Amino acid sequence: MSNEPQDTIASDESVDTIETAELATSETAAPAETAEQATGLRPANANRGAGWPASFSNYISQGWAERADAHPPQRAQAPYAAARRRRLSEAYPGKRIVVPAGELKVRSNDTDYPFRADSAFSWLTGWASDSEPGAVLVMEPSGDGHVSTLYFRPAAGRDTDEFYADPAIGEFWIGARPTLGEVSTDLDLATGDLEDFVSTEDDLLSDDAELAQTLSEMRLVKDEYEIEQMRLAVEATSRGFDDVVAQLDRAQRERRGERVIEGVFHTRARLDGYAVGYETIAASGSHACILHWTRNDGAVLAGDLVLIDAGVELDSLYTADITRTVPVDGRFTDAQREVYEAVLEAADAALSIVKPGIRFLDIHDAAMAVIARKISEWGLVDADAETLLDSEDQRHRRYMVHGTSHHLGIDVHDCAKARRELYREGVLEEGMVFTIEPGLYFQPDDLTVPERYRGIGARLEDDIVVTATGAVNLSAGIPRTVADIEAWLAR
Ligand SMILES: [Mn+2]
Repeated sequence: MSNEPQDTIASDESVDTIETAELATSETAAPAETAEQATGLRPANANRGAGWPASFSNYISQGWAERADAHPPQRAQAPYAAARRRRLSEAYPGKRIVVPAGELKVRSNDTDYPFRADSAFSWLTGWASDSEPGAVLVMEPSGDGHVSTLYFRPAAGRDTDEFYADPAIGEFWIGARPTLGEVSTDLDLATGDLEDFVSTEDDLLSDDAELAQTLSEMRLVKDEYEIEQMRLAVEATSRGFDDVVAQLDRAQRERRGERVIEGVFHTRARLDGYAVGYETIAASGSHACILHWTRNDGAVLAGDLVLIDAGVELDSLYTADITRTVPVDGRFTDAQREVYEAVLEAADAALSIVKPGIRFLDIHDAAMAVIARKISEWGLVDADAETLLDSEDQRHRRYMVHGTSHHLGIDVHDCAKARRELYREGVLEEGMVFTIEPGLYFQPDDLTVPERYRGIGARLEDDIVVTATGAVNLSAGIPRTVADIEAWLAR
């Protein structure tokens, strides 16, 4: 925010500020408002904002061209969102359902995090990265179903001082908001001014545990629009991985080369989507053994593997979640190749069984059968794979403590509030989308690990959609085999 202009005409000298304040009380029609008072969305700050004299207020409120209401074409997601609302309506007859988009969150003092609408709100409205903070979807019971209205703070006119005087929401500060008519056409949904939204004691709010669970479960099977978004999110992420590979030389030259990877991927995410779907993991060398390494302040050194776990979140908010582990200098060492190919074998074993009707947990079991066999063969644990895989043993999990799969969609860990029997212990259906992401992590100080493997961490993560007869690996185009990865890095 270093380029932010001063929000007062008289803040540079304290004498002027006093004079302005005097002018404000004696000569303006209404008492002067500070910027903070205009909406109450910001903490008071005596050093910012000041009254404006009447001559200024009168002058700035006039001389603006008429604005025509924009009528954008209805967005592609609108009919899908309508179908989702119908399903929710059927599940809660007679209930007034209220789903807020959420508010801006303070990062520090008077600066906020970038806004990101609540996932259920976006799923039910089709309003995604362009959602207005504070918006609320209301599904009012009516007849056999519900009537839906989307409330938000619409574009302000030039008849108030908001447009120039309010740093939090004013048009001169953050840009114009859409009109009620514009959003209504765009989303094919009735709209209303947030000022007219009234909550009642009987409202069923989307943070209600039971409703949140229902919404999570309704999102387990993706519709046609969502599957297309997932395909596009993976494509954008694939471009991001290509960008990263092209910048590995620079990563090796910088002291904190992992940040080069993070930054390059972030650039692609902002170019092709809205953001990253989660904090990028750029983990070089033994950092790869730290599952959620997002500090990313390490060097990227020739001879090491670097693990990159990253996903582009599109403007629709659907995100990919992909991991590749590549040798920094383009060639796997023998030890790195052995570890990596074990992980690849586990991933392929898991992927090969995916089809409607199998249990979600079967995917994990298929991957673990390979991991346990490798751990046994390499002699890390003195037991055969069958012994290790017994639910009372599981010693091989020392080297992969995370799960193999999670649902993926508008959230990176999608549908997290679904019941265990429908998710973890559930059965696959056509249209489900999830990751397959086995890994092996040999901590540098793990004395059970042969020295040649110590400090090697590898994970391979793909995004999978279940089809009528099997599965499609959406991220199959991003190199996975040792040969393909080495060719990719040699480009
Ligand atoms: Mn994942």
